[in-house]
Amino acid sequence: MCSCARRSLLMGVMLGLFAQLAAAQGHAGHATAGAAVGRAGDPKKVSRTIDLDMSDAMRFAPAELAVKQGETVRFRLKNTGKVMHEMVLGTMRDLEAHAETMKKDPSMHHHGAANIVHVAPGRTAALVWQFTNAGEFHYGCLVPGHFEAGMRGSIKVAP
Ligand SMILES: [Cu+2]
Repeated sequence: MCSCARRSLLMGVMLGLFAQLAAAQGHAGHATAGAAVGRAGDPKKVSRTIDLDMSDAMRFAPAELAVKQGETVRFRLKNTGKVMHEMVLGTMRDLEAHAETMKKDPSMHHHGAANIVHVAPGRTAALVWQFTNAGEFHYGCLVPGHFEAGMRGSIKVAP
């Protein structure tokens, strides 16, 4: 094999690798929606519990939170209403995109995702989360219509 043939073979292999890498990244981006806001927290490392109320007035109370980068928080969510609510953590872009998907297909509930917790009427549920990045993030209820009605809040993560 002459060296130019070897070089083009090598190029082919590298291009193939790049394509695989790009595909893997695209995939990871989808599988880890909400990754910018952090990751599922270790319950043993919780430094504080934040109580939140979810109501049929389509509000979270409180609707503004402040945490520190690296902090692991337990959200204790109480649904005081008569319909299902949920809390989804993410960037505003994540939440808006997710709300759009839910509008098109209300059955599109992402069960099992670490950044989502559903709370049945009258029930309390918890979500343990570690905020790994500084910035402004959001939470919202993406039951169709709730986010648009104002069921959302903001979390400032201080570096
Ligand atoms: Cu709701």
